[in-house]
This record gives sequence, structure tokens and C-alpha cells, in this order.
Amino acid sequence: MERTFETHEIREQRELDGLWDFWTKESRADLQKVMVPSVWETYPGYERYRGDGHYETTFEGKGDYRLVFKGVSHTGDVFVDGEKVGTHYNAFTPWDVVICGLKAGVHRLRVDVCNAFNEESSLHIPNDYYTYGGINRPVILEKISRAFIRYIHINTVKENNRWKAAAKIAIENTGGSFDAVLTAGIKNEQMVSKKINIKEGLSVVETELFCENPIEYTSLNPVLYQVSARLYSDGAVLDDLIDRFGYREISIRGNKVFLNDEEIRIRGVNRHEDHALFGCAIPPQAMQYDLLLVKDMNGNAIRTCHYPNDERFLDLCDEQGIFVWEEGHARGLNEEQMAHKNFRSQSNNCIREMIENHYNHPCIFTWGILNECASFSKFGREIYKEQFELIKSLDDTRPTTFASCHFETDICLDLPDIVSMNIYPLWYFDELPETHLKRVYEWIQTTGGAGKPVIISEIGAGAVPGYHAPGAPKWSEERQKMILSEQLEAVLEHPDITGVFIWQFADGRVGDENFYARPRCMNNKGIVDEYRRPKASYEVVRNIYAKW
Ligand code: ADA
Repeated sequence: MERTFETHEIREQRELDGLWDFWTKESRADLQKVMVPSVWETYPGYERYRGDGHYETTFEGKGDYRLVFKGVSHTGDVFVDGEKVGTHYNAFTPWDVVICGLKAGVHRLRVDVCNAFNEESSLHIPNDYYTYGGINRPVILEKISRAFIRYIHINTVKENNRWKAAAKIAIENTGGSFDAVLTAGIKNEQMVSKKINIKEGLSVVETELFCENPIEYTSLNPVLYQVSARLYSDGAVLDDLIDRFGYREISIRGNKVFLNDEEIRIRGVNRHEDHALFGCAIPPQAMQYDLLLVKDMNGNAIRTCHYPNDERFLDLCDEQGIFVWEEGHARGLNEEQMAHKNFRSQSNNCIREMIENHYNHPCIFTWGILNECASFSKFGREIYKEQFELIKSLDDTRPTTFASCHFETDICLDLPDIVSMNIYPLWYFDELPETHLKRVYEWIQTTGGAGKPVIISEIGAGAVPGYHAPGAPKWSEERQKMILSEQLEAVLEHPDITGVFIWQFADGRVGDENFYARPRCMNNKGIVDEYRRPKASYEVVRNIYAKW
């Protein structure tokens, strides 16, 4: 399943999900059939394999095609009939390859995948989450003509009590320039039509779209609208694209954040794309199960720590009115890591791909970047500034934020629209949550972050699932329950805090490097374990979130 709705009526698409050949050895001695999407850590014998893996399938066709990869972890090199046609770095963003003039017949598609921590990789490094290897999200084969519609971005604004929808429609032309007609509109509403000359490369057409009395998107009534565009040449339809959006504006008034006129109060969880059975290649059924748990515990928000998420997950959040903080890819990088030769380009590409592909999701209320990186240093600040400027140049309709752990030393709090702090009182240090939070909030008011909305982007405590012991020592389920309860009560009782994301939704796999602080080689701060079995703290969260 590519998305939770049909994205084309005209463009022919075929999902290439299913059994592919997989091998790692040059001789192909270990060749076996595996399902795509998947990661090799879920194949017997490859649970801890780090290196190169090869995936191959065939498809039949003739002419021009676009291959869309929704996610390959972490580097993918694509070959069609033995010829290299594309490459991409970063597991968590979609990318595509256009192949022109294929002869009629059956073609071989091979993807060489690498998850090694090599010197080219600045974002996928040993970290407090696992870098899996494989084709972790769907692969789609699309038949295209000389030009195709890459995206439709919709920006909704309410003026004088009337909603307006401004569209930017991007068309990619792989051949010479030609005259065309572009039509666009919201489903069941009036269509607009424009005559255009399409140059080679990418052109963006801007137009306003109409809808009589649209219903506003709210968290309790998340109404979605479909927008479609079609491209015609010489009277024949060449291509189309359908996407979804909601009528809504995110605004900041004083130190509060609003979705239209609804004040946003976050009862959230941090969620890694990680599952005991699937690694980071989580199927839609399991995604929805996660969301059912979040809703069952009276939560209303997800932070996609620490990278962009699968579009199908965002679709499900749109449909259920869940607030999403979507994050660029980077966790805990120090100055030296941020000075890596590829860091700027890899990190900025991730932001571009995230915003281009996820612009329309009404569930996303903020873009986050650079979790716990060097926001205390002059050099770090340059990078934060550059990335916030990049975001605003791509989307100035949403607030920005970043999660900092640099209490009293952060020098970047003037840069985002929302200030977010990760704090772990009673887990990493002994201070009453209420006292700590008061100190943190008062300090923020002495910085460039003064007066801005404040989110507690992480609080939490570890518990090894099933560990119970008298006296509730650290790592027991009872201790986690006690700590979380005190932390949550303190945050939610604070009059000026927009909300909280618990660290974390589910236990998640980490590398062996940090074994002494991570029993089981897992980050054990989940309120459910890696199979989604609730720990004792689940009920506590459920009761506290119900009150807020
Ligand atoms: C940090 C970080 C998380 C996780 C957490 C923890 O705040 O942002 O990725 O590592 O700490 O469990 O200590």
C-alpha cells in the first residue's frame, strides 16, 4: 500500500512489493527470497549484519518509467538491466529515478543497499536507535510520459472569514519544452484550467483553488479534502496527481500554539520507527495498532524522533487528528560530527525531501531539526540558523522547533518559533520535576526564547519489561511508573507549557556500543515494550493524560 488513498486515476502505477531475491555474498551463495519492504535484521542469520546487501526483482515494460523508493536504509544504488541509474542516502525520505526509452521486454531491477557506518555517512552513525539495512518502505513503478506532476502544495489561509486555498503545482519535464494545459481543483468543486509552456526541468505553476464553505480541519473532526491536477497536451491527458489537505492554519499567539481557534495542548509520545518483528519497515497494520494504543492512553500527539516518517503513518495521523512534530534526521551530534564533510548536504537534503513530500499533511503542526546537537556553540548556531532559514524558504506556514538538552548553555533559543527542552529529572539526576521545570522555564525567559511557547519534548525513565523487585530499584517497572507519574504531573500542571512528549512510546533497539547504559541493547524507556506489550506505566499515563 503506497498511501491510504489513491494518488492517480491516469498515471499507471505498480507496486513492486513482494518477493525479491536477496544476497550479500559476491558468489550469491546465500541467495534467498525475501519480502520487500523489509530489513535484513528480520531474516534469520542477518540479525546483526552490517554492510552491503543486494535486492533484485524484474518488471515488464516499454518506454519511460519512474521508480519511486519511499525509503532505503541507508544508501541505495539502483541498477536497471545492469546499468546504474540512481543513488540516494538516508533511510527516511522518499526519492525517485526516471528511466527513459526502455525496450519492450522484461527488465532487471537491482538495488545495492548499504547500512555500514562508513566515512561518507554523517547522519547514520552508531546512536541511541538502530540503523537497519534494507528496502524499508514501498517501491513503486510508474509509467510516465515526457512530463509528470511531481507535487501539488496547498496552502490554506482564512481571510475575512473565508478560506482560500493557494496551490503550487510542480511539473517535471524530462524532454524539450512544449505547450500544455494544466487543470486543477478540489474534488467535486470548480476546476481551474491554465495554458502553459513547460520548459525542460522543473516548473512550478501557481493558482488559487475554490471550495464553497469548506469544513475546517480540527483534531476532533479531521476533515480531509482531495485535490487533483491533470496535465494535457494536444488534447490528450498525459498525467495526473491526487493529494489530500485540510483547511487549517497553525498560529502562535503569545506563548500558545493554535490549530485554527483550537489551542494545541500536547499529550504526546516520542515514537521511533522500530518494532521487534519488523525493524524500521513497519507495515500499516502495525502503524495503526501503535496509533490505537496512543489514543487508548489518551494521547493526541507524536514526535517522529529523530527523522521523517513513512507517509502512510502521516496519512493515518491526518485521518485521526493526531498532532505530529515531524523531525529532520540528526540526533546528538557534537560540533565535530556537525563539521563532517557531508553533514550539511545530507542534513539539508533530508529537510528538502521531508518538506517537499509532506507539505500537505494537516497533522504536522511543527518542523523540528537537530535533536540535542551543538546548540551551545557558535559553529552549531550557524548550522541551526541555516536549517531554520532553509525550512522557512520551503514552508513559512508552520512553526519551527528543536529539542535541546542544553539547560543554561543553549544559545539558539531565539531561532525557532517554539522552544523545546528534553529533561529527565529523577532519572538522570535527582531533582524534583516541579523544581527543575520551574528553573528551566525561568531560565528560558532570560534567553532569546523568552515569551515563546514551550514544549517538553522528552521526559521519561527506563524499565526492563517484566522486571519487578522490592524497593522499586531503577529499571523496575514500578520505578518507571513512579518517576513518569511525577514528571508528567509537574509538566501538565505548569500553566505555561504547551505540552509534553513522553520518551518514549515503545522500547527500541540500539547498537551494542552503549550496552552499559542500555540493558538488552534496547532503549528501555518505552511505556510499551518492543512488541507493544504495555508496562505498568501505561495505565499511569492513561490516567494522567485523561485529566488534561
Ligand atoms: C535524549 C535523546 C533520545 C534518547 C534519550 C535517552 O534525550 O534525545 O534520543 O537517547 O535521551 O533515552 O536518554
